[in-house]
Amino acid sequence: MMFKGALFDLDGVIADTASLHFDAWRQIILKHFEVSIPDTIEEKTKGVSREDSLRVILEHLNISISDYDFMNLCEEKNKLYVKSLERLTPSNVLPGIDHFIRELKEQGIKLALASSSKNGPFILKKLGLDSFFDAIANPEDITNGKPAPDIFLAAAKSIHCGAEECIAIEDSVAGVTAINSANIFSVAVGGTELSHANKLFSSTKELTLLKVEKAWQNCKR
Ligand code: B16
Ligand code: MG
Repeated sequence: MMFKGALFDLDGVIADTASLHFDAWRQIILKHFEVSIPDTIEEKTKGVSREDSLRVILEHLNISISDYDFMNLCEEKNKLYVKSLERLTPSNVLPGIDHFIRELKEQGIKLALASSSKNGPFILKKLGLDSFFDAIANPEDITNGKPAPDIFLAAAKSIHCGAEECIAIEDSVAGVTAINSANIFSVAVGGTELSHANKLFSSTKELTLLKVEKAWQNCKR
């Protein structure tokens, strides 16, 4: 049996926008607190919401601020991030993704976006990929962000599939944990920090329908 739905993370899977998020945080934190966020924190901000990212950063730097300042920092970071997205074009789609998406569609597999980003619909459009997606799960409707399973369960539901009928693709530790907690077959792209995934690819270039299908068959039946 073939899977019926494919649930995609966005930043770091479909587009090379992951570093733009971290660059924006770096600039904001440097401007307000005159400190630089260490590289090691980047992985901890991947896949988690804007607010959770800032919590992780402030905690690491031992900085406490008022709720009002917290909200303002989130807003300022988003403005900077969205500004950096102005230059986004279909050339920012990660290698192999366009081909993989087309392969899935040719097989009649439904696609849904399961990103923590509130900028997801805008980014998909800028990349010219919005028409391939049957649904976009809205992170604003989700109470518990990644690593909780909620966004992946909502994405599966949005394309009328059960968790066991889907695969989901992620580039972050929190995201793979979220997929596994949803009982969905997890496909990861990245390094050994993602070895808790059912199938790990070193890069998006390696992703093909044949390879994913094989891994799914081996694991499932
Ligand atoms: P926004 P994903 C996530 O996207 C990013 O990985 C994470 O760094 C970011 O904080 C989060 O989106 C929220 O993004 O500020 O645009 O709402 O990887 O889940 O596609
Ligand atoms: Mg991601």
